[in-house]
Amino acid sequence: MIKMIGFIILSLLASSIPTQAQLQLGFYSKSCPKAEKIVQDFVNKHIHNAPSLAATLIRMHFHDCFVRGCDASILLNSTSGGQAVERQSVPNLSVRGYDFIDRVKSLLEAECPGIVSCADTIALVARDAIVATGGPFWRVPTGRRDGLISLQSEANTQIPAPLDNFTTLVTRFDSKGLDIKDLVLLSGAHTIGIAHCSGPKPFNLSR
Ligand code: HEM
Ligand SMILES: *[C@@H]1O[C@H](CO)[C@@H](O)[C@H](O)[C@H]1NC(C)=O
Ligand SMILES: *[C@@H]1O[C@H](CO)[C@@H](O)[C@H](O)[C@H]1NC(C)=O
Ligand SMILES: CC(=O)N[C@H]1CO[C@H](CO)[C@@H](O)[C@@H]1O
Repeated sequence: MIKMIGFIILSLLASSIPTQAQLQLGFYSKSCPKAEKIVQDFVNKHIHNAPSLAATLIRMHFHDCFVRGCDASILLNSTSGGQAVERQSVPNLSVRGYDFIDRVKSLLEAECPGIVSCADTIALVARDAIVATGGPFWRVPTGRRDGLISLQSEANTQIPAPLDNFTTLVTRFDSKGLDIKDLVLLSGAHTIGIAHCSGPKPFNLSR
């Protein structure tokens, strides 16, 4: 049952958040036939060194998708022209796993330079990491294009905040074309991962 719910959750994340590109299964089957295998092999080989990364990687995928679609803008660094990147936003400070994505992307670049997007890399890594740690499988259509804009202000105001009430969560999801069912199912991703002591408590421990 939990696996089934997980499957629905992750299929939603994989398919419902709109992007500009026309996505399809096996988008790289001609342009970079080994791409998905390269991702899967790397994840299978390395995730067991740090299984907690699976949680952070699916969360990175979510945070990336929630701001300007799944466009890998979460990976962008500051430039001299602009300091305000998603990566430096408050919700992003606890997102880990950038090195992991960078290493997979390096392998993909070595195989087929300039073909596989960073956005697809994040989406595939997130799925494969969940599968490798015993979670459900979901199909990941590919063909996402990478964005060039990453604004701290957008990440801070759009990504759901820890203390948001239900009304605000529904509003934030609605603004991305996600309904209450999506909100409930996607929240199921919290069945893995960690929360820090600084985060909100499920109930008031002082009582
Ligand atoms: C519904 C609104 C959401 C809120 C308010 C929220 C908030 C949070 C907070 C406060 C944490 C703990 C961060 C920390 O203490 O470091 C967290 C962790 C996490 N979130 Fe969410 N989240 C939401 C939705 C989602 C969604 C849709 C996903 C993925 C599909 C997701 C995946 C995760 C995961 C896997 C972790 C654990 C991260 C880790 O272990 O490194 N969250 N979330
Ligand atoms: C961002 O900076 C880190 C650390 O310098 C680097 O490893 C990474 O490749 C950079 N990412 C991008 C998208 O430029
Ligand atoms: C939820 O939070 C919003 C924004 O902080 C606030 O305006 C609203 O009154 C809250 N709603 C409820 C039901 O607490
Ligand atoms: C955990 C993590 O990678 N956080 C990053 C958020 O953005 C700042 C600024 O780019 C980085 O220094 C952090 O490492």
